[in-house]
Amino acid sequence: MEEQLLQNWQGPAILLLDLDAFFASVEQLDHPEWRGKPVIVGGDPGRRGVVATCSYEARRFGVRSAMPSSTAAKLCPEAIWTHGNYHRYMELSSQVMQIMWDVSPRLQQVSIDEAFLDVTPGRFVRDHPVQLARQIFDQVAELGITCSIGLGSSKTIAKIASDQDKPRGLTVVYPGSEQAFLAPLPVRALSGIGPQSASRLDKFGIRTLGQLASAEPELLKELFGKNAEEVRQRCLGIDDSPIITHEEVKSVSNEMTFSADLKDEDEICAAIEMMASKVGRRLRHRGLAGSTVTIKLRYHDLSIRTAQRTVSSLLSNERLFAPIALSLLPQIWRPGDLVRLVGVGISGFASSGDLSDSQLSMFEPVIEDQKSDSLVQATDLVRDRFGESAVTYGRDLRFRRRDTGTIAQKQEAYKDSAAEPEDAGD
Ligand code: TTP
Ligand code: MG
Repeated sequence: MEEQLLQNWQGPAILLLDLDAFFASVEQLDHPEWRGKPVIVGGDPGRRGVVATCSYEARRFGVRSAMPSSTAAKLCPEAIWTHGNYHRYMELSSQVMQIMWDVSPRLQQVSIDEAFLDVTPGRFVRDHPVQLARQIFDQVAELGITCSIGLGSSKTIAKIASDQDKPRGLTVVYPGSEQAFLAPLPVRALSGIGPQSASRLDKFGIRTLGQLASAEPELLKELFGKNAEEVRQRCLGIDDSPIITHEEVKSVSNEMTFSADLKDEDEICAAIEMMASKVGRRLRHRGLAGSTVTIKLRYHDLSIRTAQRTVSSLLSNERLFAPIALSLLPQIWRPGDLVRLVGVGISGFASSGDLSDSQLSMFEPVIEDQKSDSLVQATDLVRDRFGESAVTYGRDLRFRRRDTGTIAQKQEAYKDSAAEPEDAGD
């Protein structure tokens, strides 16, 4: 019903996701007793440290990023301090990027907690951009942290929109309403206009983006030099800068930590098949196929072993590469070994990175079992329409009932993998 109420979206759709109080939110996720309290991530007040970030509870006391820790300690004496765990932040960051990438491969990560995503309906994206933004918003919340999202017709609009309703805000600027959205905003809303530029503009009576857009060309030139025209255009919401996907795709993988150790060979094989089917779906979604199959197990004592095999064809179909993954199991598993984490990955792509038409066509000659392919395509279609759990193969189903499927378990899984660098982030 709700979908029918969404206005038609014309033209480009770009979203910007920024995680809320990122490092501090991860600390509150990992330390439930810190939730709802002022938490500061940063250096020691006694050692000229600075604040990296703080929870929104601490922001109420005036604490801010980059502030000397000694100042922060005075503003908020009851704050809980931590030096942070960068490794853990990277792990959550790549899980968020993965969520976004699963929606569209046209992803541009701009910082550890921020990325643009092109969700223009077309080649990679079928659903309404607002629906996709909501989906991403909810999936991030399932990780146990929250984000703010801005959605609009350009990167400038998406970025400004994402800042309007932090934390946990989803701000949509429909195509055609850019100027009305921007005009009343303070000039500082535009990235690149800092406190100094703002106070110079203020002297000329320019406080809003609307005023800036209609300023005399000479004045703009004086203030912004050769960037004057670009600044004006951005104030009007005119910005056709593209998403730059510069991260090379080296592998596509999926792994899961289980709340109870797996000990039967059958269970471990079922887990491998389940991970393989997720990897297969991701590969097809991105138009990728690779020749190296890797499996990874983590054991009860937290040690990790991997095994891999490279074949002569390019694979994107789990019906073909899951058996290869299963055949690797005896290399790293003996009856009696307790398994905590199972991962499957495909690498060795013929081409990678930006998915242009010419690159995609390189995958066409790949010879895969036609019958399995059409089954897999049908399965993808149903999953795309009705969600991940709509289609389960016989073994998956038995498995799912036992060990997966709840958010609580998922969160535990993420926590568990803190000891190991995230490698599911492709
Ligand atoms: P930001 O997105 O700027 O800040 P934030 O996520 O903590 O808060 P907000 O809700 O306003 O988005 O930065 C992301 C992370 O980068 C932040 O959690 C910590 C780190 N960071 C620093 O280490 N030093 C800094 O000066 C800033 C601004 C951020
Ligand atoms: Mg942030």
